[in-house]
Amino acid sequence: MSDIFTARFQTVQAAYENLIRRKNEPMEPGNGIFKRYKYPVITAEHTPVFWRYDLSRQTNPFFMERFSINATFNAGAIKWNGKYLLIVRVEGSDRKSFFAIAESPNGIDNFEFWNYPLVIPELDDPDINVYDMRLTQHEDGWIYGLFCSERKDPKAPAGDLSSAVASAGIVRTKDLVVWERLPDVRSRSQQRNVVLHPEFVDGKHALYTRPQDGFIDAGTGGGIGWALIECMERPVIADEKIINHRKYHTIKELKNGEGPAPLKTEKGWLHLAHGVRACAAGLRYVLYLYLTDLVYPDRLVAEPAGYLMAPLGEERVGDVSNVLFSNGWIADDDGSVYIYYASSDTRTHVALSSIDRLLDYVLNTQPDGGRSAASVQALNTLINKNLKQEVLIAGNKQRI
Ligand code: M1P
Repeated sequence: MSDIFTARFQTVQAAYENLIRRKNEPMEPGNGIFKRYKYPVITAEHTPVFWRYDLSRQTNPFFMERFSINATFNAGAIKWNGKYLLIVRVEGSDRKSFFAIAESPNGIDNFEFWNYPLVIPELDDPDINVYDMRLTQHEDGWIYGLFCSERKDPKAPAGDLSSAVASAGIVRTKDLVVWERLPDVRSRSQQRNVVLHPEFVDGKHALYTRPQDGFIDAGTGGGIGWALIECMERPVIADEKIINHRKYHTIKELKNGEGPAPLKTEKGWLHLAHGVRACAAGLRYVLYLYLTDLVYPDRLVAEPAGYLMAPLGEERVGDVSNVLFSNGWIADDDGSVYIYYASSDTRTHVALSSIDRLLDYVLNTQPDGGRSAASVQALNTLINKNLKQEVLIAGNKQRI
């Protein structure tokens, strides 16, 4: 007869093994733009058993959790030595987030965490919380990770234990193991969603920014900004201009933010971003795409109306419900694009698309017409075209 320790250890370890070996399944037929997958790729239960439990019978006879993980979400992504790597925001039940790398052979399933979380060097004024790392493989030879560093607001009135200040932290590495910390981005406003453009522009490093009035509110911040900085070792945002605007009665009327670093395509830079609107249920976060010019990445080329992805089914529910957020995607050599997105600040999923599909979507979906009547007009144009069309069904040309 097995004792409590052995029985629990075997059950917990078996559940973990089953989870990380589980094959993922595409959800058909999808919308033709991307394919969702049935299972999240990373959940709190994907963290190794040896992170959560003390494996000594002497010091943990009941085999109880000693370090509890609450959520695994908002992951940066990179393809590295043929593997698909996610730099996951792992949040403990103490509400502190940290970064840890999980690796998969195929980008779709079998994600397994590296043994240790990342050790991010602290500055003189230590971060209280760090999260949402965007990775950029820059042409200067470094891999940069830009993340949100949160500290208590020093100006908060006595008794206010919630007000915080967000700034953009920077680390860089050549091997994803040793990380060098650079000074935080200096900016007139708080900054949370800061992303490094992969190439020099006018010989400078270029940042996508998101000026915000407060920790949560974008306030007068007009949307996704663009700033050139002299050097990464002294990152100062002097001038910032808005390149992707918030807009009344759209999916991004309250705020928006750049997702991962944009992908370079022959038609321009492809951007994934999140848009936020307020409704009776609270804030609703969705993902959208836009395209900017290849030579002038700060110039908008195309932006479809509405969202690319919104929370669906179980994705709607979690610690912060009704949220999709993405800060990681991987463009593979064969043109596939793996979009890693988190649902409701709880777990991480993958959706599979391709550069060709995303460009087709971004260039051939009507832009926001700004009014209901314009939407009806766009729909009627499509209906008229389709009703005149003959389609090939089972070898026969037919009218719909
Ligand atoms: O809770 C939803 C998201 O809220 C913040 O994003 P933003 O600054 O754009 O509002 C971040 O805290 C993010 O991590 C979180 O997923």
